[in-house]
Amino acid sequence: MIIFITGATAGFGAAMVKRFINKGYKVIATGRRSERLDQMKAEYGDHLYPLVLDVQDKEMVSKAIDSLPAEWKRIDVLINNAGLALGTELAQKASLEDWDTMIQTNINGFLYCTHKILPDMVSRNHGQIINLGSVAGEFPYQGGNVYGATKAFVHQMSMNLRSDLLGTNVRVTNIEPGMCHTEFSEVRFKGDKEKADSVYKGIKALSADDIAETIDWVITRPAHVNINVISLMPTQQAFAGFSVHRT
Ligand code: NDP
Ligand code: 8X3
Repeated sequence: MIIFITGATAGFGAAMVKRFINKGYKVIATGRRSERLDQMKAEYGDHLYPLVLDVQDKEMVSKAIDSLPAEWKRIDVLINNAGLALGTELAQKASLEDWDTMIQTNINGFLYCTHKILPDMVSRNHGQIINLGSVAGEFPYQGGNVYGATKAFVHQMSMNLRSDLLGTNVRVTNIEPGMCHTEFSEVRFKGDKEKADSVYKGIKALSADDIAETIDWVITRPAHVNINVISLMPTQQAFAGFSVHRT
């Protein structure tokens, strides 16, 4: 089994690399931080193929995938995991640059990888695509604006892929986690570790291993079973009600 993971250098991606290699699968680990990929290669050896790529760069994605050696080309599972949130400012105060980066990574990066890898899966009539959505794609919260909207896109594109792939054996799943303690908040708050840690203070957040285990379950269902969506949260996280501004 060959698994292609975007965003393998941290968080969910790194936990998946470890889990899947320990199970004997082969993993193509991708990300921008080549030094982390080199460390992984040194740790995991022949079962890992490190591939440096920035999902925002269409040409780089295409060339990197074309460069895979023949024995790594038959990808069984694509995990579109690379993604990020930037900031929690209200829309009227948010940075347009941050919005562009989230759209370019979470939407376009996801599309570039999928568009490149999917045709071969269809021609082999075999494959699976796992996408990382979020509870933020379903439930609104203050400051979630564009991040949540990108994850709503990932949800709907996942379901539309299911429609297009009807009649093939290619499966698609959208995983929609709530709060999970990874580098996610450090990235969101641009390196402010104290602020990032405060997000998880006093709660037992999900772990990256929880997500890796969930995805492992999805990819080991029998071929006739397609898990459409999984939404999971820490027990200590739930939904806010409608808010009302009274005058
Ligand atoms: P981390 O910040 O821990 O890891 C993100 C990964 O994405 C890194 O490996 C990073 O690698 C990679 N990445 C980011 N931008 C790019 C890019 N332009 N090109 C290639 N790789 C990129 O976050 P998580 O593991 O928590 O998040 C993984 C996914 O799960 C994201 O899509 C996120 O939105 C989603 N998610 C996270 C939740 C959470 O609470 N943590 C909850 C719900 C969903 P590098 O910097 O080396 O490129
Ligand atoms: C991230 C989950 O709850 O921090 O996708 O928005 S949350």
